Amino acid sequence: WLYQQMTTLNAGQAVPLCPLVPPNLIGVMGAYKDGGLLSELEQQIGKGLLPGGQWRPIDCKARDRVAIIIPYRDRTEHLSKFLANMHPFLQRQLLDYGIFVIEQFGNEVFNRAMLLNVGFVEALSLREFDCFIFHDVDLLPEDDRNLYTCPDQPRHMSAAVDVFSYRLPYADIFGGVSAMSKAQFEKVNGFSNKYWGWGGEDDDMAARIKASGLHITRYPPSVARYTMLSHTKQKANPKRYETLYRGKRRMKIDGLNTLKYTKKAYRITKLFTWVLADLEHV
Ligand code: UD2
Ligand code: MN
Repeated sequence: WLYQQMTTLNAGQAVPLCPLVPPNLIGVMGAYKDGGLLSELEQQIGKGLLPGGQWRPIDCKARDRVAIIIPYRDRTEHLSKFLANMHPFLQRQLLDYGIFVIEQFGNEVFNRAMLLNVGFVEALSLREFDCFIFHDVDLLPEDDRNLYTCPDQPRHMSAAVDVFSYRLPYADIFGGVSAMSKAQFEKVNGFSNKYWGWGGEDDDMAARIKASGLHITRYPPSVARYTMLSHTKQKANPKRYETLYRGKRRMKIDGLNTLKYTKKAYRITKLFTWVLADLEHV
C-alpha cells in the first residue's frame, strides 16, 4: 500500500501523494481586489513559479494536473488581479497547474468559446494535463475550499457570484468558471466555434454535456462564491438564440474537430503562458 502511495520525483527521491484535503486552506478569505502592475507582481510571486506560470508542490505528488484557461483581450487590470489571487490560491490547493492566457488577435467581436478550445489544444501540446478549468478573467474565488479539480462529471464552479446576489441565475448555467476533464471535453467535441459576441456559448456547452449523457455538478453555494470585477457590458450576439437552437445537432461537426486558428505569438512569461490567436470563421 505504502509503495503505491509513493512516487519518484527526482531519481531516488520518493514523495507521497498529496493529502486529499489540502491542510493549508484558509476557507472563507474574500478576494483581494488590488493587483498592481504585472511587472511588480512578477517580482513578488514570479520566483516561486516554474516558467509559464506553472507550479507543483515538491513535498508531495499532486493528484491533479490542471490547466487554467483564460479567454482574454484588453482587460489588463483584471489580469493582474486575477493572477495575484489565483497563484496563491492554487498553491494552497496543492495542485500541479499551469495558467494559460489565450488572447484574441484583431478587432473582430470576441469569441470566448473558441478561445477556450484554443487553450485546450495549446495546453495539451505543452503537457499532458488531465483537468481543464475554463475561467473568466474577472472572477475571483472567495473561498479556497472550492477545489480546482475535475470530478467524474463536469463541474460548474461559479455557482454563487456577487453580481447575481450569490444565487444561481438559472439551473443550467455553465458560464463563468467551469471544470471538465480531458476525456469529458473530448467527448463533447469541445465548445462550439460559432458564438461571436456575447452570450449563448456556455448554454451550448451545457446542452452538449446533457446530450452526451453527462451532467453538471456544483459545490454548495456557500463555498462556490466569487467576486466579479467590474467592466462594461459587451454587445450581445443577436444570433445567439438561433445558434443555440440548432446547437445539439451540430455537436459532432462544430467544435474541437473544426477549430481553425493561427498562432500570431506565443510567450512563456513568468506568471502565465500567453497565446495570441487569430481565430478563423469556421
Ligand atoms: C457571462 C459569463 C461568461 C460568458 C458570458 C457570455 C458568468 C459569471 N459569466 O459573463 O462566462 O458566458 O456571459 O459570453 O456567467 N473577455 C475579455 N475581453 C473582452 C470580452 C470578454 O477578456 O473584450 C473575456 C474575459 O475573460 C471575460 C469573459 O471573456 O471575463 C466573459 O466576458 P464578460 O465578462 O464581458 O461577460 P459577462 O460578465 O456577462
Ligand atoms: Mn464578466
